[in-house]
Amino acid sequence: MDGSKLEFNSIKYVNAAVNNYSVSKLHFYISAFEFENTDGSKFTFDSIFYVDAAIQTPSFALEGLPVGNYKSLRFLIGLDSLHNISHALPNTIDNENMSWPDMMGGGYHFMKLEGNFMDGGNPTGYAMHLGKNVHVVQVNIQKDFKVSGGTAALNLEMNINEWFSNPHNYDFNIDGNYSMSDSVAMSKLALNGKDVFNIQ
Ligand SMILES: [Cu+2]
Repeated sequence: MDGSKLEFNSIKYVNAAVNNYSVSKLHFYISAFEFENTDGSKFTFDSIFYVDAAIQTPSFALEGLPVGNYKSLRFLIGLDSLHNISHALPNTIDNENMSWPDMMGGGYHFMKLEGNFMDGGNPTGYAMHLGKNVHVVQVNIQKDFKVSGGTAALNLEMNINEWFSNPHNYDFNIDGNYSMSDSVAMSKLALNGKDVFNIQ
């Protein structure tokens, strides 16, 4: 959160719209990694990774990236349309918990970000749920890095507060504290999500 390690369940964070809020849950998928070499060649991976932010420093392996110099990394927060279909993912508890109701189009939640915010002095729940193909978040990070054999590690860092700004200052009081059935709210979150990740 703005460069500090996330502390759960504490209404100590302030977004661009000056909502005071906490985080109780952050679950999401990242998938469809594509690395671009400085010579222009691209390497893609079809792995899908589930992240629960309560599990400290999740790490994932992508095998087979050739040695060389790279200039950018692209991936999705969420799932591509081929995988965003009910029961397309393995039947794990995590995946089942991420299900998007069939009556709302099916597939999976791309993200669940939940907690409380201060609404006129009262702690009130919020749930930023993102789903549906049109709201998948395409991350594109321009960064020079080198893979020199053996293993190379990239540290991806999500700044949670960026979900609430750039380009839209998301205000729980105005834009809504439950996004799931609100396509306008989800569109704003999806656009804000493009720059939540950095490589450290
Ligand atoms: Cu939901």
